[in-house]
Amino acid sequence: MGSFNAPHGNPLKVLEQALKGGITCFQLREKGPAALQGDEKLTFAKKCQQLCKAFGVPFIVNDDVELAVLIDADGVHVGQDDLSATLVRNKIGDQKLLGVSVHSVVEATIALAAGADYIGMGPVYPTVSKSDSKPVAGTSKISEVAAIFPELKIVGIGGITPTNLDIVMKSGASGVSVISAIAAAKNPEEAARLIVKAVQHAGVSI
Ligand code: 3NM
Repeated sequence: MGSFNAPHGNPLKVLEQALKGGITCFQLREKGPAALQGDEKLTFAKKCQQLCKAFGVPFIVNDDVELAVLIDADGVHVGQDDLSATLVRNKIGDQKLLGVSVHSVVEATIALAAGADYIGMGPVYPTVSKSDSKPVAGTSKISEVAAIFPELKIVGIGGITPTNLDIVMKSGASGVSVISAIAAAKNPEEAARLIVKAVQHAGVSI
């Protein structure tokens, strides 16, 4: 999530509630027209990082490699239109997490060669959180990539909720990534708990 993804409250409070609810990873996605810039972004990122540290949850920065290096984040996530995964891996070193958004077997192969620890695949369902998202992809590409790279951690994204994630997990994902299902929930802690439970119920947990 980014600071602008919490319509019902303070985004830091929302993150804290999500952590209490059991999320296993957090990615700061502070981009788009409503994104914080400069010092405000830095301060917000540090606060998110502190919260994640307190709960022992990895803190990953979307796209902004300089910020990630500056504050010693646990990792970086890049999309196909961002800095190349190989360049990011060189900048962050071997010890940090690298996530890459992919939409095909070819992109997954390239991400793996660049040293990706996990890939994100979506949008599985329609999403309101990303204006420039690709057409809805369903789960068929996830199944395809999972069949070819059975060890690769695949995270499904886009419109995922506690009630529609089962099929994502069964198609070969190791986990799911959500924004609105938690950040826009009236009770983010309970929403996170429901998602964690549904993921565990689907048989795999990251
Ligand atoms: N990436 P929500 S979909 C950040 O398809 C992002 O790569 C996507 O938000 C992709 O859980 C998406 O609210 C938005 O649908 C996810």
